[in-house]
Amino acid sequence: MTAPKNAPGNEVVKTPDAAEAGFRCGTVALFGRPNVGKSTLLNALVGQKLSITSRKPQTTRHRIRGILTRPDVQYVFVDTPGFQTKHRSALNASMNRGVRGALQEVDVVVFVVEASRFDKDDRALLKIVPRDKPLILVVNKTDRVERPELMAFLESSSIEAKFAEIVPVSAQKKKGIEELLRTLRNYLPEKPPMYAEDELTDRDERFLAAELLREKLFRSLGDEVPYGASVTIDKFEATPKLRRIHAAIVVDREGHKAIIIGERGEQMKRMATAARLDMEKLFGSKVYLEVWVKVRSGWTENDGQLKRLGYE
Ligand SMILES: Nc1nc2c(ncn2[C@@H]2O[C@H](COP(=O)(O)OP(=O)(O)OP(=O)(O)O)[C@@H](O)[C@H]2O)c(=O)[nH]1
Ligand SMILES: [Mg+2]
Repeated sequence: MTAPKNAPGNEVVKTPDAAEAGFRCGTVALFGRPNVGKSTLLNALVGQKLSITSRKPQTTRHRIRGILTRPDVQYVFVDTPGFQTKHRSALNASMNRGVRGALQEVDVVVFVVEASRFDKDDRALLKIVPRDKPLILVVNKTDRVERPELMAFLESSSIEAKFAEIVPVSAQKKKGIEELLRTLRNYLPEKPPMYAEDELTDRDERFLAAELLREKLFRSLGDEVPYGASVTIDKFEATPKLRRIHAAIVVDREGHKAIIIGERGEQMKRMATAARLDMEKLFGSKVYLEVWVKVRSGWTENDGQLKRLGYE
């Protein structure tokens, strides 16, 4: 998807001259435990809400690229699902395969941890990072700790692995983002841009629409229903001023359908409205959104169903 021409924050950058000496371009994976803030970080880095976020672990299920182009550099960030070492399901196995694939294909790996937490779960993940890639530690959520505590944490983290750099940030408060961008540029290969300068992501509007609706399930519902739910787009019609979207929320249990719809349809209405507003902002157009709920029992454990719902 490209940046909507009228959206704020999408100032036109100088066209990078591919032949210009010193232009850098490369891919950077954002990798780490569920819930450390990888998707929030992706959005802060590219300055657009592309990847969905929530307080619940395992919000991200699909790899998504976010692209940031500047006059002398193009960063291609790859957000990955939080790597799952505990709960086994066909869905989790599919997500983990996706993460491993992403780590193989990128130029640089950014390993994200939360300030003041670097434990055995984080250490277990470091083992799957390919050794031949620059590994950068990003310590996120620095807004939650006092400075002396942060300093001690940065010091103790440095011995956990051979990190090329350690950069503290607060993705939520957008602190340290420019420093991180500057640092990352040094590790990108010298080569011309891979994407056109107005390209924001490798995903299309259909995918982004489904994700924005799925985000509302994660943000509005309890600890069970969102994990058994997925979103498909049955119809997507676009004109420059209007997107007409028919979406279906697929749940794996009959009982979840009633929870999603809520009393007199209130819950569903709230979630659909919030999703529609986000879509309008991202696409820079009006959105007409209709949502249905479908039950497909056991889809999270069924490889065929997973494939049909867009999981790799
Ligand atoms: N205080 C604080 N909270 C943050 C920061 N960055 C992210 N969060 C919060 O942490 C939670 C998880 O953020 P996500 O970006 O969804 O985390 P994630 O690593 O992508 O999670 P998964 O996709 O589930 O692996 C959300 O509630 C965010 O608002 C930060 O810098 N400071
Ligand atoms: Mg995420």
